[in-house]
Amino acid sequence: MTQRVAIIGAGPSGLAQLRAFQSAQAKGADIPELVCFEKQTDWGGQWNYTWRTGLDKNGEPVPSSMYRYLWSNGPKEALEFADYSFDEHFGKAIASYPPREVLWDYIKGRVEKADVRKYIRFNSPVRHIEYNAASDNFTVSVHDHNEDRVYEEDFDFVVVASGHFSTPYVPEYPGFDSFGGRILHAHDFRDALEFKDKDILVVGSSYSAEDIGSQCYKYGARSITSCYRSAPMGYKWPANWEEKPAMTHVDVNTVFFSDGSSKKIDAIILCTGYLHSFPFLPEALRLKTNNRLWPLGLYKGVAWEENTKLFYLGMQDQWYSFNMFDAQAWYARDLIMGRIPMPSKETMKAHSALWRENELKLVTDKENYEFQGAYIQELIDETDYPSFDIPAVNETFLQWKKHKKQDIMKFRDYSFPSVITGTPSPAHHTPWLYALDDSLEAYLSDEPKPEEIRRA
Ligand code: FAD
Ligand code: NA7
Repeated sequence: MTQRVAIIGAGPSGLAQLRAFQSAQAKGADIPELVCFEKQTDWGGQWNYTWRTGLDKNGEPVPSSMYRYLWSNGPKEALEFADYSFDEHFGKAIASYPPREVLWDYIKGRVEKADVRKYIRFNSPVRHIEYNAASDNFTVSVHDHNEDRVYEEDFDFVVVASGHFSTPYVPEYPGFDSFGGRILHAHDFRDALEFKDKDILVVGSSYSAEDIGSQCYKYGARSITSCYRSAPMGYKWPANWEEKPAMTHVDVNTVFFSDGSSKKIDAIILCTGYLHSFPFLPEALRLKTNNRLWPLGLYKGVAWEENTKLFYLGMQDQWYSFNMFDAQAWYARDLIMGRIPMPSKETMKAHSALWRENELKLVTDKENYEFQGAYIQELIDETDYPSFDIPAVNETFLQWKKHKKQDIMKFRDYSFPSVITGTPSPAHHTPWLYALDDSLEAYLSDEPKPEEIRRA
């Protein structure tokens, strides 16, 4: 009997899983029957932008946290698919920090070429997954919104690729209930123009705080204040951006900080991270972790040690992204197809414990991305995913961090060579700070927009 694999989510991770199986099939292998369930109406996960916040038209929580004018926060050369280069997709070299729509186009190009859309059931949130010990398989319960019908199907394997930047972590501070302005989480931030001429506070000191603050600066906020819990971001900020220690409380229009200072603020944007949330999984199958490089319970970062017919993709904090999901998807595929033997539970747990022990020793950013690079190397060494130059990607990260330290508003103006094709990327025609039109058409155009160049 043909084995059946359910893949939950058609974001970059779920699409990597489909592509991994399709590539084995293209080389002559018999592959399992694949069904990918996606609750949105289109593929691409986070990269499939929606103006909606809160609930979608079916009453489902909106998964994407991306916003207008979002440009890649790291160089594209660090995430390039090893089996589908940017050169191949765009037919020419493009600059290193594409806007969201351009990356979405790239993600779609590979899976269109692989012809895997036929495996995806859209508008289909997975409601529940139950493991059947007697038959050693899973019953997956799905809501088909096209026909407003809930149905069940059985699968031999389940791959959870539902992402972990969709359920906001929303802390509360004293006085929030009497604050007169808007309080929102980064998940619900959509358009920086909303904050033009406003004094805003971004809470947090990671990617979202840095980028949402920068967006608001770029699109004309009057002032940006950022505050941190553990450590400052520490960049050289523009004159109207101040970094403060922790917020203690707020009143109707003022935020107070732990150094005794205060500031009048119009809107508070909580860039406080996300929760790993799997409402469709029963307790015994549910990964519980914070956002970190080595969540426990996953052999090689993918196989659920307590039930190795269940897999998770993309659950780690991400320096590497698309190429890590690929490495994981190829590895999960080979475990599912029996090409790589599943070790004993003791061996798996010992392997995971060692990686966790090493993760706990990481201090610097360099140590962190090198750790993730070493993990990816370990995976791709055992599969036929095309090898790529991980030390060169680490070097790209090193340069990227240096550029950010030099000038946080200019790091996207640098470019890098591809580690897949060797092609150098051109500089973009307009410095990021002045490029207000983030459309695919504007980005791929060889000509800058005259009004943007005038601003520059
Ligand atoms: P997701 O992209 O989240 O996709 C998960 C999919 O699963 C979604 O389509 C969702 O609808 C679906 N799903 C969830 N639950 C169910 C269910 N129950 N049933 C059916 N379908 C379900 N990465 C970078 O490399 N560069 C960047 O510049 C970058 N910027 C980012 C900016 C923001 C604001 C955020 C939030 C993330 C950013 N990331 C970036 C990281 C991003 O998460 C990854 O690039 C990538 O999207 C993760 O892919 P994924 O498939 O694991 O998860
Ligand atoms: P991250 O990277 O998980 O960071 C969350 C940030 O929120 C981090 O700086 C935390 O500080 C901070 N945080 C968490 N709770 C609080 C409270 N209660 N008060 C103040 N600050 C808090 O999430 P991001 O959204 O920045 O990035 C997620 C992805 O989106 C990323 O991959 C990007 O590509 C885009 P800490 O340092 O823990 O003290």
